[in-house]
Amino acid sequence: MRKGMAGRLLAGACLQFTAMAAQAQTLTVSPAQTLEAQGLSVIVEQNHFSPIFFDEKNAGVQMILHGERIATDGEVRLSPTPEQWAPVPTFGARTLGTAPGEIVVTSSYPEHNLKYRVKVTPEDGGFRIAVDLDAPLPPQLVGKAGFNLDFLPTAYFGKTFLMGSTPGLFPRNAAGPMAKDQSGDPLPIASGAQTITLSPEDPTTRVTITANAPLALYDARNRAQNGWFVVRSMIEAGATTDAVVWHVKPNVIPGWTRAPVISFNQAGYTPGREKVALIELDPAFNGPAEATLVRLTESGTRDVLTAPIQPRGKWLRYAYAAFDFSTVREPGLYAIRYAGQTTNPFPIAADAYARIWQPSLDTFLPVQMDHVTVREQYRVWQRDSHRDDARQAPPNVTLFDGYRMGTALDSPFKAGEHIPGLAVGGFQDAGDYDIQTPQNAQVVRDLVWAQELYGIDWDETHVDEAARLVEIRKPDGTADALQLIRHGARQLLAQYKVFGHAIVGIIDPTLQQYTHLGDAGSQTDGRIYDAALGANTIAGDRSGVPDDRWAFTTHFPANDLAIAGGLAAASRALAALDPALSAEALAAAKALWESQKNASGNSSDGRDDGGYDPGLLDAAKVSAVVELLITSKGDPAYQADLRKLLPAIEARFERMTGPALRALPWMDAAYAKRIRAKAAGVKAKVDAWIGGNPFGVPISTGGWAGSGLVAAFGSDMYMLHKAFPDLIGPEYTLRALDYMLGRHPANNLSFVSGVGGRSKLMGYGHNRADYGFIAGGMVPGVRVIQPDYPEHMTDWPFLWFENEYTVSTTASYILAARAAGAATAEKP
Ligand SMILES: [Ca+2]
Ligand SMILES: [Ca+2]
Ligand SMILES: [Ca+2]
Repeated sequence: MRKGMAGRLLAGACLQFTAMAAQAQTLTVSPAQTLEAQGLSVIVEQNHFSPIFFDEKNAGVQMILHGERIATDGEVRLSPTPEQWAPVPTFGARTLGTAPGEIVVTSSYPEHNLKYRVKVTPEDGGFRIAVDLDAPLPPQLVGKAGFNLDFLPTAYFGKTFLMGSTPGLFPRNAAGPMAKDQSGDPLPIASGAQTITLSPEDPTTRVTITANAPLALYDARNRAQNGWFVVRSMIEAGATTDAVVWHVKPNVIPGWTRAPVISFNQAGYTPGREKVALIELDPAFNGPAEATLVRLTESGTRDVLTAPIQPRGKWLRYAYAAFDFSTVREPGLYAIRYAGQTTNPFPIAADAYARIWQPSLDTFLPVQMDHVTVREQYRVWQRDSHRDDARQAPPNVTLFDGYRMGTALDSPFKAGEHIPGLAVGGFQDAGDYDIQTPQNAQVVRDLVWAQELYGIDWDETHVDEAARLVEIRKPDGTADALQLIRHGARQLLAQYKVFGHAIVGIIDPTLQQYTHLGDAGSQTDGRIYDAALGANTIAGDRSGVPDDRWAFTTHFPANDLAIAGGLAAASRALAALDPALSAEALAAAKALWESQKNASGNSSDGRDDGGYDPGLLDAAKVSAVVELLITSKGDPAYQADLRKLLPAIEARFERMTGPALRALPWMDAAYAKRIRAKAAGVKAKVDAWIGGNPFGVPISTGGWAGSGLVAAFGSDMYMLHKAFPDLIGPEYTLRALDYMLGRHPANNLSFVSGVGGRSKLMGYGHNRADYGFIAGGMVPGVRVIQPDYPEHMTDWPFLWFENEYTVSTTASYILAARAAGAATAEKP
């Protein structure tokens, strides 16, 4: 089969070479001010560099060629291989120019008094990019400023390029060369000609650039693993109008249309549930009107259902159709055939969802545990990490990842001083190894809820807190969920014991440490910094290396409330396993609640810019007091506190749905009546929120893809269904599961690594330098690249907004997956 397919691809390629010479493409301006032709979109700064994350590889001039965003960051840059935190231009405005189809962007580097326009104009076979400076380059930027365009490495691995007529191979891994001078900068891998052709052999990714000055090709991975291939030309001293002129000719295959994406739940379906696959279609694709469900048997495949596909409208750039095979209930293995392609198989089985949450619980979350060694048979995921936690972060500092501190430390420790007691428990938030306090609290609470509401009785992991050792695939007789809850609670409680309040979090002090890829245990030396020791000196558990993480200690009410809820929940979950910790956690939760129940004003957690949204602070209060209410089995004091918050719940019910519902058994009929009245309005609100997208779940269009939002939606909607089955059905929860496990835009991979037949096997986790994954982690999923391109790159792990696992969204997934399991039990 492999051989035949290669033959077909090659034959197609030859045809396309011939056709390409004969036909030029004409780009036209869209209403959103992109340039469009069938098979090519040129995005002209509809996406901006981020004020928080800076260079996200989603800005400037970009190209989507044959369905893939192969080029980004077309802009004036101040170095050949800028890193994420390097200077980025400030977007000014985008207008239509005077030439036909011309789009003009004004941009600047205000700190250098550099102002310019980038003009993008359609021309024969492609488009022209020109940069006009308002004034010649300031002297300090001569030899530094140039025009860069970044190309996606994975689109060019194994392919070639021509710099003028000089051939080259795109390197598979970073291979230099680096400057031997002090800069140590990456040198070009090819340079000197005024024309470059990328992948002349591949009609789907071939791009030719001709410039008015010599071009250079860089491999930015020489500087950072997440770098792209960069084509660059320099801006000459004194140049203004047409300081840079490029003619960009992307090969566009005439008549190309994108192959349909048949998306479905990669874990399969339980027999009694709704089963609807969605087919994502290029509007120019002339597809058949029917799809077929095939069954796989020991003697091959046979068709079991052929049915018309039902149009579901257009959403962003694609059209959608549904293929409903709910009538097929017989357990077995099936696949969907449409327009000549057949999907990978999936089961219809009563136990289809019995284990979909297991790797999240017994692999991903253990791998993220901080302050322990994590071993999985022969593999050591990390050595006991961050034993040197933590030093007091200084005042008036702005770090990365949103961490900042003003004048108030709210801490008894002096800047730089070691804070004893914090090197215990907790979860490394995401691909970046920090402890984010509110997210840690959420993991604890969601695991408690999953255990209480649906059961997650599972023991595959050995956890020895005293030995600071975790071993995956080594059952120890204690439920893994309880061990994870305890581990999270230990960090939350540690913060409370040290400071009397929650802190913002604990993170690396320097960018060099923050960009660490690999074993968390080698991110610091594990020895407490001692300024009296020399830089290379070790004395017992101390060293002269100031690499210990910093604690950001500012006191925010929202964080106190978050850990109060987490600790109150943990205290009831751990009552039998660890009575002492359970009692301590409850006492802390009570004290924190009493101190913050009347808090007003700042609702920020210290990393976001939440600021002064009283609704968010109320949501944090409801979340906290409900855990105390449940743990105390309906203490009248907490009933009264919650009753006072009822108007806030009614004002923002969608933000507090879960806690408001969990309180029901402990509140009176009047409370229940008011909650029911809010629940009655949810369906209409939710349907409006979903806004007619074909997936039946809310889809985030913001800067971070939204699988976490879908998980929370899935569990909220099931809790509503359980409380008010006459108002809300179970279908929302099942559609949320379908979305997370494959039925979403862009492709049909399950977003939970290792779960389902085909899943996301490249994540932005601790092992992303190896293009690896961590089983059970859920990636954010599909981001909408403005104006209309839903993207989830399958083979490039370094876009955090599509690929970064986080502990809180993965815990949310566990809760939602269990809710979906419960929903299917209604119609097995
Ligand atoms: Ca983080
Ligand atoms: Ca266990
Ligand atoms: Ca250290």
